[in-house]
Amino acid sequence: MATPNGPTFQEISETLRRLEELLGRVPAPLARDIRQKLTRLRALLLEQRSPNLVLVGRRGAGKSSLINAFFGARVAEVGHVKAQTGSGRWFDVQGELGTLSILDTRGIQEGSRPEEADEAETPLDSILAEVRRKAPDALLFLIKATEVDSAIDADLDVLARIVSAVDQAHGLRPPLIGVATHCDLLEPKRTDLHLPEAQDPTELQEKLRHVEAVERQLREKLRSREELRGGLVTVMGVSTYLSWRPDGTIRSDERWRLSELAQVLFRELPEQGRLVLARVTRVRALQEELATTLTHTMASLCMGVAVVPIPIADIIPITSAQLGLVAGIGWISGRQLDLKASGEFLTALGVNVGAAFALREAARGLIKFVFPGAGNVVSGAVAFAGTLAIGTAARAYFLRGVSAEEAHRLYVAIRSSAEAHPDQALTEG
Ligand SMILES: Nc1nc2c(ncn2[C@@H]2O[C@H](COP(=O)(O)OP(=O)(O)O)[C@@H](O)[C@H]2O)c(=O)[nH]1
Ligand SMILES: [Mg+2]
Repeated sequence: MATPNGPTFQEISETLRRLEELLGRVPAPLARDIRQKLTRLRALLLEQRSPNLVLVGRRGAGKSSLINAFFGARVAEVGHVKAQTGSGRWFDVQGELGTLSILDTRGIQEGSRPEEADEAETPLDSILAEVRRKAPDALLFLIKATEVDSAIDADLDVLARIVSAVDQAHGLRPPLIGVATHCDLLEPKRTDLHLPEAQDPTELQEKLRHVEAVERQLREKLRSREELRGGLVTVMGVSTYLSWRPDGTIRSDERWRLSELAQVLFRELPEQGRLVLARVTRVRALQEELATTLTHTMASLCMGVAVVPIPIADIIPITSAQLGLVAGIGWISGRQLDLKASGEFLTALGVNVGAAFALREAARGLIKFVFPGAGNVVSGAVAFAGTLAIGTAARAYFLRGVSAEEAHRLYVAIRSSAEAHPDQALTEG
């Protein structure tokens, strides 16, 4: 299976290691560039881990609902009457495609002692201990849109204490995102934000103005604190409303701006946490961005490796890198592709995984013979264009669901245009 620890990823890791070995034979400036690409690929693919997110907000602010809204599944319990798990520990919320590590500050600002609270420490103490133990990748401050104008000083105090605990323990200021939840309940109440085309435009405009006013207010409050100002990324109004049938399926989906929020969060995460967020939330734009990054990085890497002046030896790692690229894009899309399946995809594109490369090698040998010194440049362009075309076709097939024929057409078109104009290829979609 293609779990991050499975054989496919071991294979990718092995390929990257072999590519790195070739670097000894590469001129220094090029080797540095290739090494950077290897580091990036490792971070994205091989060192992927769950993002660590701290959710701060009163009971009922919508912390559990936000988690469910990210997953599009009922993974967290919503609307508990009592404050539970008051001791506030990092916990893994597991979905079908991945896990988020969450520290939910429920119970902090509440008078009643939560059931499981440790006698010796207050809920805030244990939250602070937890963020010292494991650094958050981001803080999300949640408040109901209808309560932004109420006194939230106590909530901001908690937030500020968390920020300084993280700073003291880890020497970093985690990014902070202000989230105004329940925007669907702003006036006019019956105007549906999640179905903008079906609304009276005037009423929709009015509602959006109310959302903006709430965002402005929340931004001012967060910015009024010295300790919070520096880390504040943005403030967003959202609705996380999802209604479930008793069997756990979705009855109605009124989520609004959740993918925008996921995109903001994505930018703030370290590269190691990005793939998991893209898989969990299934936000297409994030999957596309990651697949594109992977493709461009792998294509440049293969070009660099092809320039290494050793015949044949480059072919094996380049083919492996291309198989790894397909498996990686499959993984981003939520699939589990092993290398055999990736090879089948390449075959369907018309890439003959074995013979095609042997033929190309022969052609390259000829070029070297005819134009001494030009051969490596051409082989670099060929490796680059082939890899770029494979990644682009895989993106279209696995993320956009185009047919195998269409993926094949795309592969052929991209490969020839990238071979002709490699300098333009990276800037095109
Ligand atoms: N209409 C609406 N209801 C929401 C929204 N977010 C949460 N809720 C509801 O608010 C209540 C409290 O939400 P919950 O996620 O349990 O809050 P938590 O205590 O912060 O975890 C639940 O009844 C949710 O269904 C939202 O964006 N819109
Ligand atoms: Mg909750």
